[in-house]
This record gives sequence, structure tokens and C-alpha cells, in this order.
Amino acid sequence: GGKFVWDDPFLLVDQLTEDERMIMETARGYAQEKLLPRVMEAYREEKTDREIFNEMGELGLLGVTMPEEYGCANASYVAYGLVAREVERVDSGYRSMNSVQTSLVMFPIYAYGSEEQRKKYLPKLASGEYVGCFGLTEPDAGSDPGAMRTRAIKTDGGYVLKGSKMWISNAPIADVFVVWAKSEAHDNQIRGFVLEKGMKGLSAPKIAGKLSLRASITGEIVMDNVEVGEDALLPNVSGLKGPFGCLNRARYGISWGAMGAAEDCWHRARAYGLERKQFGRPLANTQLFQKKLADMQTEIALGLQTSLRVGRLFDEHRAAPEMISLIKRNNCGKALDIARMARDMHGGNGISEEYHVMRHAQNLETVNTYEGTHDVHALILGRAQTGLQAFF
Ligand code: TGC
Ligand code: FAD
Repeated sequence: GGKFVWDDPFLLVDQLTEDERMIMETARGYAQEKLLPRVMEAYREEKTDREIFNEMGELGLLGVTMPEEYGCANASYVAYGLVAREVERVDSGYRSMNSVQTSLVMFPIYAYGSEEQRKKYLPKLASGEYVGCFGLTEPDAGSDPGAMRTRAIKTDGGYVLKGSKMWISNAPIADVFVVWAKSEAHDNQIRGFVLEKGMKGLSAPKIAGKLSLRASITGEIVMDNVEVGEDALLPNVSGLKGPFGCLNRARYGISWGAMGAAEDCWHRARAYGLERKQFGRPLANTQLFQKKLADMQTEIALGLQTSLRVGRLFDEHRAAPEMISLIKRNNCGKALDIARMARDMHGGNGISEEYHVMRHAQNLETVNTYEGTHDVHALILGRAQTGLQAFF
């Protein structure tokens, strides 16, 4: 007979390589020792610690899947998922900082950039010396990024960029901006451009008043006739498949990350239920409490196993976008349900910052929305099985 490990029901750890386990341990140690002690204050005060990028960079946790020649770990997509899970166990905002840098900034420069662009940006993004951001969403183009208004107009030596982006993670502290614009010189196709902090006409005001993801800074990107050279254009991709190629990777990582947040909520609810007594016995000794724990355990075990499967397919270049929509949607939705449930199981204490579950629940509202909302991924999956387009 096999052994049942309550917090690893399908023995996920056994399915990892030695390298993956090492990266997971590094990420877990860092997250628990360095991120957990500062998250309460960061969240309460809406404070993003810029040094987190340097710390993650030093440990090789930025751009983990990219080659060693650019200062990266050349690890598997499963390893990338494990990092997301460990970091998001502490806070979705910290995972967001890592996802954006890795999948949305380093990946497009690596996959679509020139060798000069790779050499110029990747090592500094890998070490955390540079912070990157990714501008796709606009005030009037969120779920429908094809409706973007940002334009690149051809000049003698390059382009002028005009437009604005909304809800951009890392933007106010970013050194490097990967932005997507319709380019007149390229049949109005969507093209990627790499902008740098300090360019004339470029600003990134902070969006204040967020009640979710408060440890991760979010901003606008305003491009008021920003002049760039030809060397700012990402030469090797055109059309929506450029940004979507990045989103496939980030969404996949989020499917692991959301499960990390859910695991933290589950473990905390279990520990609370064992400790807290009402009606003369521990809460965990009641049927309703145990049913909730069983539901959490089940959804998390299934969710992690599917992310692992898609990660392996990613490494074999066989992961389809629809697989990623399925796990991004389901894991985020389930994580949000679990966090709300854990909040409830903590009673009044559940609303206090000290118990962490309310913060996870608030964060997961964003995670369920960004990178394609829960419903938008349903429409992607609906289209894939009916052949009918229901977006409009
Ligand atoms: P559609 O006609 O479906 O496709 C247009 C072109 O794009 C290609 N494509 C993909 N390529 C690779 N991977 C994918 N997942 C792809 N999805 C589409 C497609 O093949 C086609 O190429 P071509 O060559 O034939 O032109 O486009 P549509 O306009 O109908 O799209 C609809 C929809 C809903 C699927 C899509 O627009 C969508 O996914 N919307 C959600 C938007 C979104 O996810 N935004 C994310 C912004 S970034 C962010 O949130 C970062 S937060 C990160 C953090 O802080 O952690
Ligand atoms: P909308 O598209 O207006 O959607 C509103 C509602 O309508 C949703 O429930 C949606 O599911 C529903 N809906 C939309 N279309 C349909 C349809 N056809 N049928 C049925 N229902 C529909 N973007 C970036 O580019 N870079 C970033 O770094 C980034 N970081 C973010 C950080 C945070 C904290 C947040 C909150 C967002 C971030 N985003 C980022 C933006 C994010 O990707 C968008 O918010 C998301 O794609 C949804 O777009 P929207 O907000 O315009 O909502």
C-alpha cells in the first residue's frame, strides 16, 4: 500500500527533478525568511520594496527559464511554476513582480528581440538591477487588447509613440517598458517596443486606492510623443501573437502561484481549527470544518497536478494556449473560493491582517481578473470546443 501525505496527496515532490527541488527549496526559504516578515506592513502601507528584485535576482529567481549566457538559470517551466507557487504562498503581489519581470519583459526581449537588445537588457533584468513592466491594457481596451489606441508613427530614424496604458504592474518603478502599439509603418499591426525610464514624454503615475495587491505597485504608462530609435522595435514578432506569447507563460505561472496562495489559506485554516475550541472541542473536530478542509485539499491537489502536467508539456513545446486558459481559470477561481472559505473558518480573527487569509482573498480578486478574466478564459475554451466565437 502507498503512503498518504495529507499536504502532498499525490506526492508531487516525487515527480520533480533534483534541480527543480533545489530551486523550489531556494524559493521557499527566501519567501518564508525574507518576504513573509515584511508583507503585513507592505500591504497595510501600500509599500513596494524595490530591493525585492535585487534579492530575487541574486538567488537566480528572475527569468529562471532563460539561458545562462544572459545570467539566468536555464531551468524548466516546472521550476518557474514552483517559484511562483512559493512566492505567492506569501503574497500574490510579490509573485506578480516576478511574473512580469520574467514572462512579460525578459521573455519578449529574449524571444522577439535582436541580439543587441538581449545583451543590453537581459543580464540587468536577471540580476534585478533593472525593473521591467509590460504595457498592453489601456483604459478602453482590457479584455479586448486588439482595440488598443496606442500608435507608433514612423519618423526618419525611428518612431514616435502616442497613447496610454492602464493597470500596469511595476510601471512607476520600472526602468524598462515593453509596450505594444499599432504601427502605421507595419500595416497597423501590433508591434512591441522597448522604452526606457527618462525618455522625453514618458511617465508612469501610480494608481492609488487599490484594495487588492497592495504590496505590488501598479501604474499607468503615458506616452506623449515619445521618440525612439529603430533599435527600440522588437524585430521578430508582429500581431497579437506577440503579447499572447508572453501571456501564455505568465498565465501558466499564475496557475501555480494561485495554488500557493490557496495552500497557505488551507494550512492556516487547518492549524486554526486544531487550536481553536468552541462548544468544548476543537473546530477541526466538527464535520462541517473537516468537509471544508477536504474540499480545499482536493481542489489544490488536482490544481497542482494539472499545472505540473502543463509545465511538462511546456518543456516539450506541446502546451496549447487552451490548456493554459483551462488551468489559469480553474486554479484562480478555486483559489479565490478557498481563500474566502479560509477567511470564514477563522471567524472574526479572519478579518485581521495577522491571520493573512483576508489579504490572500483580496489579492486573488485581482489574480482572477488579470491575464484574462475568469469569464474570458471560459469564452476561449467555449470557442475551442464549439468553433463558435462568443466574444461579440
Ligand atoms: P484572436 O482572434 O483569438 O487572436 C488574434 C491573434 O493572436 C493569436 N493568439 C495567440 N497566440 C499565442 N497564444 C495565445 N494564447 C493566443 N491567443 C490568440 C491568434 O492566433 C491570432 O493570430 P493571427 O496570426 O491569426 O492574427 O484574438 P481576439 O482579439 O478575438 O482575442 C480575444 C481574447 C479574449 C482571446 C483575447 O484578447 C484575450 O485573451 N483577452 C484577455 C486579455 C489579457 O489577458 N490581458 C492581459 C494583460 S497583461 C496582465 O494582465 C499582466 S498582470 C501580470 C501580473 O501582474 O502578474
Ligand atoms: P473588462 O475587459 O472591461 O471586463 C469587465 C468585465 O466584463 C469582466 O467581468 C469581464 O469578464 C467581462 N467581459 C469582458 N468581455 C466580455 C465578453 N466578450 N463577454 C462576456 N463578458 C465579458 N495589464 C497589463 O497590460 N499589464 C500589467 O502589468 C497589468 N497588471 C495588472 C495589475 C492589476 C492589479 C490589475 C487589476 C490589472 C492589471 N492588468 C495589467 C490589466 C488586466 O489584464 C485587465 O484588468 C484585465 O485584462 C481585464 O480588463 P478590464 O479591466 O478592462 O475589464
